[in-house]
Amino acid sequence: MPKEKTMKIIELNEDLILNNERLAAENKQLFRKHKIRSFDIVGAIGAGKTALIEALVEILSKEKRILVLNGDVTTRVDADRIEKHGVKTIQINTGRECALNSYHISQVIKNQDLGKYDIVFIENVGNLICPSDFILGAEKRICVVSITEGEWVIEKHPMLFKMSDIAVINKIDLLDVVDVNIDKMVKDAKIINPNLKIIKTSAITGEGIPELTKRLF
Ligand SMILES: Nc1nc2c(ncn2[C@@H]2O[C@H](COP(=O)(O)OP(=O)(O)OP(=O)(O)O)[C@@H](O)[C@H]2O)c(=O)[nH]1
Ligand SMILES: [Mg+2]
Repeated sequence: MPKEKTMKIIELNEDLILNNERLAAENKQLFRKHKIRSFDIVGAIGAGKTALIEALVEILSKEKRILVLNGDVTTRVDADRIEKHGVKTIQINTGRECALNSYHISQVIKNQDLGKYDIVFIENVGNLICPSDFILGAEKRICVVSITEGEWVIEKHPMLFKMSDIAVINKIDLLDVVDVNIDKMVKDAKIINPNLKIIKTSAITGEGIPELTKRLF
């Protein structure tokens, strides 16, 4: 019996993607108009997105005015963690959605006095697949993985790394206790996207955080 053809369902999503891109372009324009540096931080659940933002705002908030938008399915745990560092946060709960989209961002930023901020960090919902379909209009995308996700995590998720500007490999303080080949992770990232800036960090010890801070500007 001949094999059934794979169904092509991509076309169904085309309107959705185009509308998202249109709104993302509007968001980008609004950030630019207010001279805001904006960053979309994506990555797997628990890779350390919030911990890295905490480390970054600790350094950057001395000189810059920062707004953090936290995407999460139901809680405001991450926003509460970041607020402890004295910066303004807005929690966005996506409900059943596995990623933020540009509509979420436009609804939030249209009601903000953006003149009050120099930097906007957007923490996406923890997921290495869904965010690749939905750009948000941020100036740069930072993709975070950690060594505890295994050395294949980058190779298995090429889309997100293709669409990112910076790749962070986090939790390097655990290199002695995790059986992982970090050189393979770096090599995979370079093959997928030769323009990617790759930074190894530990949000716990602070290693690599100054380099990440520099790469934002
Ligand atoms: N050892 C170690 N632990 C880390 C590091 N970064 C984060 N963690 C820990 O990993 C866990 C998850 O970190 P989060 O910052 O919440 O990760 P996240 O990516 O924001 O997670 P979600 O928002 O739930 O997707 C926490 O217990 C952190 O303390 C790191 O560099 N080293
Ligand atoms: Mg988080």
